[in-house]
Amino acid sequence: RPRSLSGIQPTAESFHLGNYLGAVRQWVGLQEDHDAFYFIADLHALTVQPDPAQLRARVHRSAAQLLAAGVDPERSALFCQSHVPEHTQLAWVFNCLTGFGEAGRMTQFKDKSAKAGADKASVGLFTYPILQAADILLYNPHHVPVGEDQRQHLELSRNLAQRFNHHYGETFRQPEAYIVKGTAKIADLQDPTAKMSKSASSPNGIVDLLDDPKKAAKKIRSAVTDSGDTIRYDPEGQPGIANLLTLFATVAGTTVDDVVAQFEGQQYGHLKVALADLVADLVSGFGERTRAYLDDPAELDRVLAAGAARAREVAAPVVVDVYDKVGLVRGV
Ligand code: AQP
Repeated sequence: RPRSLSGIQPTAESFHLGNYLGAVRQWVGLQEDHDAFYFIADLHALTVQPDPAQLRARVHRSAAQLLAAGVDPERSALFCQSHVPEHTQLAWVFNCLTGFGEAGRMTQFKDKSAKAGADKASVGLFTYPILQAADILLYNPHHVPVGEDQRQHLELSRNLAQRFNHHYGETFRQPEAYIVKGTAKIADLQDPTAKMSKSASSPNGIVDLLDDPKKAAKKIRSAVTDSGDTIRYDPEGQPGIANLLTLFATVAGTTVDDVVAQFEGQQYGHLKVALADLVADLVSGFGERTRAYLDDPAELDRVLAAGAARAREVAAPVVVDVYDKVGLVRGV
């Protein structure tokens, strides 16, 4: 079976609709016919110095949400990045293969360091995509389900795989980004030209999966749209409506064309009200399932430990092989 691999940062509060529709839903789909490895990227979270007690809570919160979203620990290895030390062991080798300028060209680093202020951005934030390359290549995955914002990082992973193979012999597969066109960039509800993001300027722009259903519905009903009145899919001219149509089609499990046909001749408000109901249902069920998983932290720990054990079975021999190939002497 082909392999799939992806990760997500442990969320402060809740994953948002962009994380879910853009990435996690694909994780769930791929576990049907892939050997799947999915991790909570707690080491990546350290790049912005989170509060230690909160970070610990965030890991459980994230595991519970991933299970609530449908990640099945029987079929997928679900684990915490820091429980598999091979990620950082391989990252060092890739740090030494990556050019300084090459790392500096990562647009996410440029955006995030500009926001933090150049002197405040950590070296960890700078090398983040290189650790991400290690996260990915350790598992030699065929498919990496992510949102559009990760495309450039995936390209770096592919380049590092190729570079390593060129220097030291065939070792890594060049993974393919698994980016689903329609949902790869869910837009902010208040600024539909920007991606829905946890660092959004207005909290009303993002629907959190653990939002109260009424609050989630209200955010959808207050979404910014253009001044026209024809419901059609035109991402350039009517980005707000295009985003709502995408959300509707994905949550209802239908196509954008069908949704456009369903609302033909109706007003924007009709689409918003109907979508608000769908999203309220989605977050209501999601919240209930997440709270049930959070009631049993020992079970969450058990799932993560079993996932890490499965991940290490794959990751450990890769690091031994890589360390041999680059010329490190084995310890006794
Ligand atoms: N708006 C989005 N549309 C589609 N996919 C998205 N993803 C994030 N936002 C959208 C995808 O979610 C996965 C997990 O992302 P992450 O752990 O890297 O979180 P993130 O990218 O930090 O999420 P945010 O909200 O976008 O955070 P900031 O504001 O810090 O940048 C990834 O596959 C990502 O593509």
